[in-house]
Amino acid sequence: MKLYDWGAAPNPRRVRIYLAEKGIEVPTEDVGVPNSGDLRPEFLSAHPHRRVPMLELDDGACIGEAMAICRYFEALHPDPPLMGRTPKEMALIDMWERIAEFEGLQAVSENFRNSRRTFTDRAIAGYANALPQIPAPIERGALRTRIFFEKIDAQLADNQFVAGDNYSTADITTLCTIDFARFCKLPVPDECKILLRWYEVVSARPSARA
Ligand SMILES: N[C@@H](CCC(=O)N[C@@H](CS)C(=O)NCC(=O)O)C(=O)O
Repeated sequence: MKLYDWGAAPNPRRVRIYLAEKGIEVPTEDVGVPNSGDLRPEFLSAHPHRRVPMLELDDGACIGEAMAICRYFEALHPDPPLMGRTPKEMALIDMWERIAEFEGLQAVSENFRNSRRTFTDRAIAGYANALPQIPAPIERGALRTRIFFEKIDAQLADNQFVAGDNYSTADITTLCTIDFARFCKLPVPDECKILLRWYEVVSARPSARA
């Protein structure tokens, strides 16, 4: 088994944090080209999904998408549960994790990928075709990021963690979103006090260093 990773990128970190929380060790290879926004050509030609994280099993099967990889390990190692135990917990965690990816991480990405020269003609990850940058999503991504932060701040007013009483993959994706947004100079606004307190708590977990 091998996990294809990219130390500089937010999506592989979702899996690294998950594995650290579980105490699972997986042989890992960083396939990023140092000091660039590129994945190594050998990885891209062997993996048409063209994105990391990517888990390759011993039989050659390749599992892409961070949450699909976590789901695989969750089935093998259910304790401690990070994707819920009861049907209701599982559904709520899936819901909030998807909100974090689609309304948070992707909002920051649209700001990031459309504004950096490194990603000229690569405005969306995972395509071999040229996809040109456009200016409008830079501002829209910043606005959507802020709206996401306000949504999670409100959710945390009634919940210890993003999807309820327990730390879960929804917290992991939200944490990765905030750190990626900080890198893009889109910090959590001071008014989102509950979210900022939660951020301090989850950042203090040893897994956050992954
Ligand atoms: N939805 C995917 C997103 C994966 C993704 O976008 N990965 C980025 C790194 S954060 C990537 O591989 N980018 C390759 C590229 O930019 O060419 C997941 O959950 O794994």
